[in-house]
Amino acid sequence: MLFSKTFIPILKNNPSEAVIKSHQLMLRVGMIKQSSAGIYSWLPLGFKVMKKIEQIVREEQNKIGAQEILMPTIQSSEIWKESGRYEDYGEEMLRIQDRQNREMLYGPTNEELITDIFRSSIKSYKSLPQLLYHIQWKFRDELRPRFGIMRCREFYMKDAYSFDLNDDDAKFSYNKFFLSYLRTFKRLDLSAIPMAADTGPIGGNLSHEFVILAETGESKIYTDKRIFEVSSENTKLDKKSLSNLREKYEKFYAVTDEKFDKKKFEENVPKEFRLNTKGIEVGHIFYFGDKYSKPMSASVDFQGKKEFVKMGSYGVGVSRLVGAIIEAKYDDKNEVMKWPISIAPYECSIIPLINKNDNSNLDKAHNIYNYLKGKNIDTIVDDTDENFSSKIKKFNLIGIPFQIMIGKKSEGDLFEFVEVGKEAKNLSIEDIAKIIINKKK
Ligand code: 5CA
Repeated sequence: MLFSKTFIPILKNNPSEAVIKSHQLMLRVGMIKQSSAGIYSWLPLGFKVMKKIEQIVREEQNKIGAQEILMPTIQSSEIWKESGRYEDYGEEMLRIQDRQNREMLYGPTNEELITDIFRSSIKSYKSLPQLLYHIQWKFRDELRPRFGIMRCREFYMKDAYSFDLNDDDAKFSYNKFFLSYLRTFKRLDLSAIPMAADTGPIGGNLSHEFVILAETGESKIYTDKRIFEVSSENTKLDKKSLSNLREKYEKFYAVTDEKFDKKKFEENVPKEFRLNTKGIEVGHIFYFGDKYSKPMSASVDFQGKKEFVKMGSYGVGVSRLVGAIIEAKYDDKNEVMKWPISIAPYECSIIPLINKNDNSNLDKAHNIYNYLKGKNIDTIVDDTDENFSSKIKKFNLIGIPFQIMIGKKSEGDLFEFVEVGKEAKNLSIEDIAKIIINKKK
């Protein structure tokens, strides 16, 4: 890709309306553009990153046996009246009337819709468990949308739903998602801690928020620092191993604000391990039994009886994750963004020093570009007239993990190569490709 032909509208300075670093950076490098309060367009750079995150989330859902579907954004109020949430959900629900005067709404979440889909087809306990998920836009008419895409009104979410015969099986499903979340956030190079949380308008009595630590986060958290040492590595997908995994985490006090109990915190956590800080909620899982299946009559036949299925739901804020990763990885003092290579908007940039009436460096850049393309390395060539050092700054800001400089310091077939944040080295293009490919593994 040639930089001159991309749609990457970069701003000279941080926009004054943004108060947290992710919002500043996303506007500064043209990842998003606000269209109205809390509603954004995703421009190529931002969209690329979000799609890569989405794919990692998807792969980890598939690994636990969940099946992907797509549900509409617009729903009928009928099913929400059946569950009893139409009135309860309040003003966050955007209500719409169609030309037939039917009451519709823009889905803030999909428990009702998925229960309706489930009950229309699944009749026997032999078809259980069912784990279904979708990745879709949701809308919540937040009173105070803020911090860019971190708390917005229209946002992109992975939401999954589980259906089981009884409590025990349902907890097994819950624990599968628990593990899949740990794996997902690890692949995104985030340390997300599962914290006991309130269930709010989704309901139920068992819930964990997955929170990453960040000063700019909106969730207050109280935790035992030792929880950071727990590992989910090599956990098998059977009932026993998964329940052991959850126990390993639950041994340590870790709660969000609403669940905080000062006495318990002080009793359970020795002083030196107490951590009271802020975090960003990137995922949230719930177990709510028959809260929806009972009023909506979603049941299966089991031993001659109808049993209401036991359900859970499991969300990941895919669009919020873009901002959360920036909060975790952006060094705003030096203006360097460190995307993990798995989700970086481009993997490598080529920065030729362009002299007037001399295209030789640009020609070399094209050759290198084609070579890297052949190796499946997603590369961008900066063919603009900007000066060399501002080009380097620009790619540091965007967060392209590798840079190849074709300038005074390159000699013959060796080019100046930088892994952002490390010393520059002069290397052949073959060696450069090897390093990048290795990093991608
Ligand atoms: N159906 C349930 C299952 S998880 C649900 O909707 N849960 S939720 O309300 O907790 O949302 C799931 C995730 O979506 C949150 O953890 C958060 O990462 C993301 N999210 C929620 N509200 C917003 C918002 N206003 N802006 C951006 N992301 C949001």
